[in-house]
Amino acid sequence: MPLTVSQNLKHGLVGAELPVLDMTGPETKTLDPQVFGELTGDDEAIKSVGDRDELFARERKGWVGFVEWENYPEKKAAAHKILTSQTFPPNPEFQLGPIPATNPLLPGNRWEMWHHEVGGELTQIPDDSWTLVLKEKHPDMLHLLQFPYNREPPKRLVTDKVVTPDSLHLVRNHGCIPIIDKEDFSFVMDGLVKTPQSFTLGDLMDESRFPRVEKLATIQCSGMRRIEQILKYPGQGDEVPQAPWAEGAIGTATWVGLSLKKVIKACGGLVDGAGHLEFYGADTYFKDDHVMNYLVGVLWSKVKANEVLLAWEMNGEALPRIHVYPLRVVVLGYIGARNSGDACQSAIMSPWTKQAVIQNGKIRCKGWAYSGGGRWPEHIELSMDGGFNWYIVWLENLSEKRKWSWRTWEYDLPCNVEGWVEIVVRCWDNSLNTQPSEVRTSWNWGLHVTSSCHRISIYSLNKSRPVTKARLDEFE
Ligand SMILES: Nc1nc2c(c(=O)[nH]1)N[C@H]1C(S)=C(S)[C@@H](COP(=O)(O)O)O[C@H]1N2
Ligand SMILES: [Mo]
Repeated sequence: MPLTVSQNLKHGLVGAELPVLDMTGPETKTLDPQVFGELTGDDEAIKSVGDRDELFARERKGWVGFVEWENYPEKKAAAHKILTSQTFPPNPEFQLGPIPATNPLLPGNRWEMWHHEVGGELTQIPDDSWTLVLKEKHPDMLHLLQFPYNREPPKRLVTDKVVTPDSLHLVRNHGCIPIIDKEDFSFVMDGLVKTPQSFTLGDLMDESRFPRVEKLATIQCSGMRRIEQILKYPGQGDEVPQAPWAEGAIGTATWVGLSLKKVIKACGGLVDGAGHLEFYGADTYFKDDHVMNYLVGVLWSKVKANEVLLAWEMNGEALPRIHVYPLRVVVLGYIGARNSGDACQSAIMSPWTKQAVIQNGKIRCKGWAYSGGGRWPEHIELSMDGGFNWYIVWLENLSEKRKWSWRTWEYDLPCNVEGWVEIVVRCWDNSLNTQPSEVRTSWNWGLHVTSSCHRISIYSLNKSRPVTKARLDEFE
């Protein structure tokens, strides 16, 4: 796999460029935390498990890269045996060291190795997935993790449009991108439904059976803004390298599909006492030497409220492969991974932190705000003194208010002072939820939902002051 398109990462934040000091011995040693070790393979152990091409063969016609795990405990056991018989290099702990200035930032070698070692249908799919990325995604994307693929748009493009073009929509993969033919696609609805049934895409698109639904909805990954936690409190959090997201782990699209509730009705409804729905993805997820299909769930009450869609169209076109073609679940108002309510959020996308700004008493600021659970940003406030005094962004400077999507905003923030200025944004939603003040307040082990007020430091040069004007003129 070609590794890095080296590029100056316009992430706006750069990690410390210092090595780790190891003081456990008599002498202090410096460690390069990015060193990635080698796999110590044990071919004999793999052979003893059996023929991987047979064990993990293509499950279904037209489904490239898909291995079904959940109905086959013996396959899971075989994969587990392989994974535990090989010695994989430890994770490079990027949280303790510099975040590399490459694009992709992190290669995800271990995930790739796991796929290769399990083999069979999983051998080729990491390479195929990267080929799809290059085909379907905007060339300026910040690739945070090459495999599984994770990326966000560069800051200048995040709020460029209220509806995010597909090629700029965030991607958060936990595994490969399976390549599935539309004609060969179907899924089974079983478990606690009264009459288990299988559905093809044609069935779902048949408007005489199911009414079609169109929704504008924002998807936000719960890893959003994790980089602020990583840079401020390195090493405090899950050491498994996770995508070091900035403020672009969010995207808004028009989704077309149908309400999942209608499909359940077509199966005669749920049996008494059923409370949750589980969705099985076609991608393989690795956790602690075990394999599984990517699996998530939502409450029946959420489905019952018609807030869970099965979608096949994104912004007027078939879903891109990278966004779970040919059919995906869209859970309105929940975090991308769908397991909790969203949090009231906002971020400044222009200027960037550490940027010098020449201005005439006002700093032109741009950004977005979002709240989950069907709530919307009611007002957005900006501060130029670290969060002491606040200005309310004019209503006419906010994009339209909608139930399931973000609002973008622009504001000329009054600022007379010069030198380093801390600009802060915070959002209030229609239930009067707001954001905690400091990054640390929203710390948690997985570094999820960093919903604190977004803070940037800029260097202000106020040209309306004669002295500064004279100085700047001199430069010219
Ligand atoms: N099959 C599958 N579905 C998935 C995921 C995944 O890895 N595999 N990631 C989830 C997470 S954590 C997020 S944030 C969203 C991101 O959707 P997108 O990548 O299409 O923007 O997809 C969710 N659904
Ligand atoms: Mo996510």
